[in-house]
Amino acid sequence: MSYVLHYAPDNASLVIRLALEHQGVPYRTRLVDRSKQAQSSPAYLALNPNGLIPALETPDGAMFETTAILLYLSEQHGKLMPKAGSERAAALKWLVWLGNTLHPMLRIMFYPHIYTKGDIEDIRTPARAQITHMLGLLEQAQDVAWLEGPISAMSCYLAPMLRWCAIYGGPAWFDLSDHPRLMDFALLMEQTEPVHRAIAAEGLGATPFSAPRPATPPEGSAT
Ligand SMILES: N[C@@H](CCC(=O)N[C@@H](CS)C(=O)NCC(=O)O)C(=O)O
Repeated sequence: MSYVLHYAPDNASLVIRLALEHQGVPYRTRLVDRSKQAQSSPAYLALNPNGLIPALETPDGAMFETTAILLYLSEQHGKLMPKAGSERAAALKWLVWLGNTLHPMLRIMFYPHIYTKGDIEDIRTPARAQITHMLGLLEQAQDVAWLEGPISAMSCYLAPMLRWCAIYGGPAWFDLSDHPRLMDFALLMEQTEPVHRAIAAEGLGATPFSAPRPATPPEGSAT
């Protein structure tokens, strides 16, 4: 059985698509039609009871949670994580930080109505400050060789998040030029084949990370 990635264009499933493309692993995709709230359908909830995208069908059962899927794929096919030593320790630390710390803060920015019935700016203003602070930590970190290195689980995760910051979360609140090291990372990622294939599959445009525009996908919708 090959993998089946349940995806919506420009959703967190893009992280998994990039990882699968980088590994050269065969997979099929199945659209989760967000315009019809298909992520809340009984069929999808059977795969991911959280009603969140992505889900990945694997020979070992259906998986959810982006970080868990990345680690699983790394264990199965390599190429996404250093194997041992201080490099692996640093990679694990930053991978879980991306999934556990940065991504949830982005969700607060993108889905503020979940968190307040009042003025969404009361939620977005502190979230924006937190995200800026977190990206500053990455800019300054000494143990993030993956920012300059070959594609990794971390780079598959970070690049889409930089894109989403520029597109979602209210009127132009994010400028990647304020983070020069991350801009260099985005430009580097855009030169890779896995990214070119994801661009074609999800209509992400020529500069999906350094100067993103809303997706124009061949099927489905991002929101
Ligand atoms: N913790 C989840 C978060 C996934 C997530 O936030 N998915 C978003 C799309 S990027 C989603 O499904 N949104 C639809 C919704 O909230 O109804 C993971 O790591 O997979």
